[in-house]
Amino acid sequence: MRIDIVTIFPAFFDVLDLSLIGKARARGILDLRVHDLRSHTHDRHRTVDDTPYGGGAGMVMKPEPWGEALDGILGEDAVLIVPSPAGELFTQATARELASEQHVVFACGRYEGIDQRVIDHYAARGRVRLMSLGDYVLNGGEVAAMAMIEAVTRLVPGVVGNPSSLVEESHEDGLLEYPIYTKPPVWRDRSVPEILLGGNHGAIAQWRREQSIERTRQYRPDLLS
Ligand code: 6GU
Repeated sequence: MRIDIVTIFPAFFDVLDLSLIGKARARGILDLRVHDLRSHTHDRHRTVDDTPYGGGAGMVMKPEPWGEALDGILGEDAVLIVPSPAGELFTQATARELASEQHVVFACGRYEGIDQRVIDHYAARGRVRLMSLGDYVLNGGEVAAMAMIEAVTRLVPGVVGNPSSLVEESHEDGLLEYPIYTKPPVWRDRSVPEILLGGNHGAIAQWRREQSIERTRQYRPDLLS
């Protein structure tokens, strides 16, 4: 999978050299490229923002640097993701959809966002999705893009060593994950639930299912319909 990221803060993405994503890059499973939007400015101050038409607080990202940057990156098969609190909700289902793409491009806006004509221009020529992580506001798209990249790339075959660790986790079956335990069997007077020590795999599976449902009822009743 190829992933391109356009940002005015390329250093945000230095951490993609670490951990499983870093290993997948080194092994050639992920071709991940970070681009500095300011290298597509042509004025002395490398300006990427300007005041909003119609007034209002904050600044808007100018369309020209985005056009030049994205023209050089987007191909026929690419999907353009624009992180935005005004977008559709990014879920595990979205992560699964994007994990089967050949080429995903993230356009990370700062300030109040990117001039709408950039989104409209590329939506008329290809696939564009405005994606939000949830109902809160971040200072820019970088941290959101990072979260989406981790959620997507861990589903790409070969990125996570043991694929079975991908199936029994929160949100894959519409429920939150059950509680988990490891050794020692007693810690600070707290015992591991007896059923997990018995080796009755049918009973364990049933207990875990019940725990998942109870947790979901407690923390995320909106997921139970
Ligand atoms: Cl994708 N971007 C920003 N700036 N804020 C957010 C978000 C995205 N998702 C939730 N809050």
